[in-house]
Amino acid sequence: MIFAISFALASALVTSAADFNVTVGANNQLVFDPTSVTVQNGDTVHFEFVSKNHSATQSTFANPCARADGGVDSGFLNVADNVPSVWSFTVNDASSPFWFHCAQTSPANHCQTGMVFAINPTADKSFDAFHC
Ligand SMILES: *[C@@H]1O[C@H](CO)[C@@H](O)[C@H](O)[C@H]1NC(C)=O
Ligand SMILES: *[C@@H]1O[C@H](CO)[C@@H](O)[C@H](O)[C@H]1NC(C)=O
Ligand SMILES: [Cu+2]
Repeated sequence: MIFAISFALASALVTSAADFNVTVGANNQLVFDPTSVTVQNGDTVHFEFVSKNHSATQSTFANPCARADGGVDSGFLNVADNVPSVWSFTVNDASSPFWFHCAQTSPANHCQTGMVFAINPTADKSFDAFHC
């Protein structure tokens, strides 16, 4: 009986996981689209790289354009001949925000032009307040 209930609960948790798509570099612009998503534990964000040579690199609210110590990072994904690449990040702890930037600095600094992205921004730490 307990086993059956546990199994039902586990199934419910598994089937509730959602997927979110975020394009990186849509229309040759230096943008993540959408600029933020709100997710639950176990949900996955799929970053679809569609132009140029960008990254999705974890940063911090305090320092948006610097890589976070121990943070996750897609690395640079250069899109040649319009073949999209996807990098996925599964959120295991949705209780606090995750901040991302594009780490490309050549020939321009993408983050400093506003190429940033947030997972689970809050009222205090909003996406609008997250910039260089
Ligand atoms: C995300 O992209 C995949 C692959 O293109 C697609 O199959 C899926 O339907 C998309 N999901 C959403 C929620 O748009
Ligand atoms: C992508 O950008 C990075 C960082 O500027 C650079 O090191 C790398 O060589 C670039 N990749 C390609 C294929 O141009
Ligand atoms: Cu970029």
